[in-house]
Amino acid sequence: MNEAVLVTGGAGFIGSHTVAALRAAGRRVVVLDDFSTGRRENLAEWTDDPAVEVIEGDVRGEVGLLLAGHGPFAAVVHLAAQTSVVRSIAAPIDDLDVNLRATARLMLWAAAAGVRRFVFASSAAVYGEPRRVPVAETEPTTPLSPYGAAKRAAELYLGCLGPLHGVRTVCLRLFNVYGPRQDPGSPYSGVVAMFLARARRGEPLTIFGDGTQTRDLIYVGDVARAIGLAIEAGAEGHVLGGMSEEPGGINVGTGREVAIVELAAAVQRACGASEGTIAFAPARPGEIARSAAVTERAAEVLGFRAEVELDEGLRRTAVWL
Ligand code: UD2
Repeated sequence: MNEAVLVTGGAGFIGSHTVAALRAAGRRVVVLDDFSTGRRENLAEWTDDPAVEVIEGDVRGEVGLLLAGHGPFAAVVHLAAQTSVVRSIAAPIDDLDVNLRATARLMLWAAAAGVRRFVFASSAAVYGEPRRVPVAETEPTTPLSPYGAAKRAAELYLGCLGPLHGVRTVCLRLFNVYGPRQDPGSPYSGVVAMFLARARRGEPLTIFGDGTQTRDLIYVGDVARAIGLAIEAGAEGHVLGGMSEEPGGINVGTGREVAIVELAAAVQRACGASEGTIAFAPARPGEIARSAAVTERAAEVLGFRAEVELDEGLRRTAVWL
């Protein structure tokens, strides 16, 4: 059988878009998902596609047994994760088990299975409150949450385990990802999903704090494309995102800083909603004030630039809801 790409968390929000990008590139795909937050509906498009296999299982479990007979694998894209910063503060050890321990174990399995490339979904949370915005990869990492700390620790583990075992690793530091299939239904949902769902129901959008805080909002289709490029990139090059030549990871953002008040207005435009439907609530504790990515490294190393403008991305997401 031809080589597959393993996508952990492939039934999730970013995962299902990654499956789409990989299929568009003609890759065979094996999804490993425990369906704790991932959904079968997210993969409905590929139900009858023999080049997409779906395995139900937990990345903390016996991955070798779960995946036996489904290889060989050219690459692993590791997206299965505990995704909430807030939840990582409430349950840091659970976050550690999923986001660090399972990542290190998966890398060791990948090395033993002869996988050559490992792409890891890291996060802008590794920076904490950046000293400078936009933030470059060379800036210090001072995570403010267990979530950010585990993502950074996972980068460090991959940065040494990869070279030790001959697996090229790429750690992508994702900024604020939004788009179709992002679950709007949990209190941990991303701001775009929350805002769009509320605007759709004619409810006021709630802004935490004064709304001057900024984020770098990147459309999920762009992120899936970056992941596809990370699989292909540097085939003859050095260890990407490893400790020796790259000090950590590669930012995946747009470089554009958007204030949350500005986002609220853009969401209302995308939904054709009337004005005056914004409520202010106290700021979330421990939040960062500003965030945006320096995007040069992604351009140089991956040949990646975000393409979908915010208004267009919001329209595509509003249509899906
Ligand atoms: C995002 C990611 C997180 C991590 C982090 C890295 C999500 C859901 N979380 O956390 O996984 O990668 O970035 O820095 O993508 N807000 C409102 N009203 C709402 C919801 C949110 O004002 O109804 C504000 C919130 O206070 C914050 C901003 O919007 O200032 C973004 O919030 P978020 O929860 O979407 O994402 P963030 O940046 O906390």
